[in-house]
Amino acid sequence: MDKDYLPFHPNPSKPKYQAPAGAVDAHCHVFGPADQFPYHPKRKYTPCDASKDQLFALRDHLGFSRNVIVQASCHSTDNAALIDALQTAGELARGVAFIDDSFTIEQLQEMHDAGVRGVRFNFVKRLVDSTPREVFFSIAEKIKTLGWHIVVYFEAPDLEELIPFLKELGTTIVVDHMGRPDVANGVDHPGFQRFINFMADNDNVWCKVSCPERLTLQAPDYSDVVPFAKTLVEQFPDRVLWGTDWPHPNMKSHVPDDGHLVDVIPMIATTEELQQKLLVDNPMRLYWK
Ligand code: 0GY
Repeated sequence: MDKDYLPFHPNPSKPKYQAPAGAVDAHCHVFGPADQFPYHPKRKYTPCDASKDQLFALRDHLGFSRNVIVQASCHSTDNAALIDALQTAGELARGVAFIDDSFTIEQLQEMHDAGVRGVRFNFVKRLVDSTPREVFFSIAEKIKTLGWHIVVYFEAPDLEELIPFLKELGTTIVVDHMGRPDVANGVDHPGFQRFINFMADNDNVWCKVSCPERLTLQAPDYSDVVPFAKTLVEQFPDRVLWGTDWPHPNMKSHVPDDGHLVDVIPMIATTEELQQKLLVDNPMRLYWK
């Protein structure tokens, strides 16, 4: 399978914005290295290798302290690279795994001991085949005993249909990348307003104000995405997380500079208090409790 997207930035800038002490990058991945942790045979894309050591070096370079590493679809339910990274990082990382309903409580407990605190349900059609809802309910039930939460990845047009299902899961839910709004439509569009109302009506729902590089229509200037993230940070200051999304799988338009992504933070969280919640207090409450 040939790579059809851009590699990650080889030399990101040093951010001008200094994150508060203990800041968490709450959405990033490790990929491979393939010779040690092969990609899944049924993957929809083959990423560049992006090792734990490269991730931890980026964390330090950006002035961050901790990572939440999210299992991506290219490794499917083989969480070995994730677990290996978590074991190396110890208290400096937590993980979100991708599992099916064959996992036993004992296996989940081992993952918990390594630092896993959630599972990801992926609904993005270009990334995964669809999963029966019964499987998701069975996983949701199993993880309750461990106190894990569910990270969901979907695109804005799918939210309306998903809402009843998401409400039924009955656990903390974290929505990736603000539910992927179409930023051409503006924050007042019914699609984004539906997402805001969904968060307003359900105080178990959090979101990541991440991914300007995927959502923007004017890369590498992300100012068209800022109003969306700023609205969510101001309306739900205790239920928002931020992440780099390094190493930015499937980017085709441009190579994001991770230092520049960090420099967008003070535009979306405009006071020190909001920045402290977004980067430290919220992720610590969810992942290091
Ligand atoms: C992301 C982005 C993507 C990929 C995956 O699971 C995955 O493979 O999440 C994407 O292509 O949007 O933020 O993790």
